Amino acid sequence: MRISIITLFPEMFVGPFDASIVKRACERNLVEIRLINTRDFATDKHKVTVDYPYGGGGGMVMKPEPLAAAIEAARQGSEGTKCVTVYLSPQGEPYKQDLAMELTQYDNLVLVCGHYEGIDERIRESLIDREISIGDYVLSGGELPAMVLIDSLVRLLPGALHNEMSWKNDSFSTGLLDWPHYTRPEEFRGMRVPDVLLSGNHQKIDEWRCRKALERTWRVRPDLLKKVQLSEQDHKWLAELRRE
Ligand code: 9WO
Repeated sequence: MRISIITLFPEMFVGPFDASIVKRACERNLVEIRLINTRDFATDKHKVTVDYPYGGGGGMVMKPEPLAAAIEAARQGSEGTKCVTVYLSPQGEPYKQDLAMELTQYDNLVLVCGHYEGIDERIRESLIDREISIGDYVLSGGELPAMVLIDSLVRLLPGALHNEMSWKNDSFSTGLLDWPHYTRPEEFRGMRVPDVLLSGNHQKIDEWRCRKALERTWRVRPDLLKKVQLSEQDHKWLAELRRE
């Protein structure tokens, strides 16, 4: 997979991508991340990339010509491959694990990061395939959301995680939140690890984890329960929880 990031602030990506899973995935050639500076595509002497909004008001809007040139450069060589151009903005469709899975199907992902008041609407109309929001808040630009998207995507690529299967147990892959985790010591400040986890009985352990995941989801995010297939056992546990 190739990911091209179009941004006025490529240096923002250096730290985060130099650590963790993303770096390893790059080293293993699972993903190639290209940083494209919009400013390099401005043709005037001062390399202007923003301008005042028509209609007045404060702030600045990203000019269409350099952005169009940057997007087209990012798409170069993607003929005959699955390519998608995404704009990160609060007006986009909500980002979820399902959408992360869907995006792993592309060979070429072009992420457009806006700044200031955003991009000229004609870029959105003519060159953006999808607009994605990672949550209902306004940031100063699309760079952090682009990093969030990339991190969530890259860990889904086969071979990116140490244990290839491990993301399949993540919260959201099951549609539920995660169960509680414990590691050594057995007792910490008077708090003990639940006996069942020390029992070595894997059937009991799995059952406990399923129940805890269900319990947490029910308490914190009951909205998520509408989308998951619940077993008969799950329904029994939910009935118990409601009785408490
Ligand atoms: C800034 C602004 C200033 C004055 C009047 C109106 C204004 N709107 C904005 C604005 O929404 N700026 C955005 C900043 C433009 C697109 C890039 N920016 C951004 C992306 N902020 N937050 C996101 C984002 C992206 C994905 N998911 C959550 C938030």
